[in-house]
Formats: sequence, C-alpha cells, structure tokens
Amino acid sequence: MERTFILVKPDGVKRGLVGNIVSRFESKGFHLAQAKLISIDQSLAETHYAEHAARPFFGDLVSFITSGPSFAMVWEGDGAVKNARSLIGKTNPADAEPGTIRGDFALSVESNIVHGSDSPENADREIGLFFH
Ligand code: RTP
Ligand code: MG
Repeated sequence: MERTFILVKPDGVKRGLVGNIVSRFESKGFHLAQAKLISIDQSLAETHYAEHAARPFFGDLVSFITSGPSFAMVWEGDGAVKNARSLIGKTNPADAEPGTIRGDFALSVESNIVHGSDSPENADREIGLFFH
C-alpha cells in the first residue's frame, strides 16, 4: 500500500487545525499509520527541505518550520501521494481551490498550513527522517 508523509506545520497547530485536517484524511479513506507532535530542529528542517537549499526563501522556510510544534503523520492508501496533494491544494493558497486545506485555511505561501510529500520516493525519505 502506498504511503505518504503529511505534516501540519506550526501555523496549523497554533490555529487548532490538527483535528480538522486529520478528519479530512480519514474521511477520504486513508489509513493513519503513524502520528506524533514534534518540534522540528534546524538540522531536521534543513534536511527535510534540502531540495530548496539554494532558493531565496530557504532561510525563512527553515525559520518558519522550526517556530513551534508540528504534527507529523504517515497516511496509507491507493495513490496516497497524489491524492493527499489533491486534498492539500496548490502551494500558494491564493491559487488553491476552496475545499482544499490550503484553499480553506491559508492566505500566504509562507504560512500554508500543511506539507505533503511530492513523490513516493520522497515519501519514503521523509518517513525515514521523521519516524525512525
Ligand atoms: P511543501 O513541500 O511544504 O508541502 O509545499 P509544496 O510541495 O507545495 O511546495 P514546495 O515547492 O516544495 O515549497 C516548499 C515550501 O516553500 C515555501 N515557498 N515559498 N516564497 C516563495 O515563493 C515560496 N515558494 C515556496 C512554501 O511554504 C512551500 O510550502
Ligand atoms: Mg514540497
């Protein structure tokens, strides 16, 4: 069964959206395999987002993701990676459709509530980083 890594980012935890987000994944039919609250440190943040290390927003991205507790999850189901990205919506909440998590709860690309793996290979990599 395909797995994906989903993270409610610090803004989503602070705003009390964990339950709503978990509920959306449950309702879609995914199976929750693992979950934990975690304060991401600098090193884990830089490893998790390594693909963006050269981007101008990298420093702000690392500061943001380490700014408070996040809620990390592994969800299983058919096409979990792609289907989860559909529930999450586009990276920039301004472009995300209503009915998606980012479309319903976020206004800015810097604070977009939730992360989802972008490929099965990255899902395995991220699950290994957060649950070992
Ligand atoms: P994520 O990895 O967090 O699930 O988001 P994503 O796949 O939809 O987007 P990605 O391209 O991987 O970007 C990672 C995070 O970097 C921030 N970002 N800021 N200022 C900007 O132009 C910009 N572009 C991306 C976003 O917070 C995005 O979630
Ligand atoms: Mg990404």
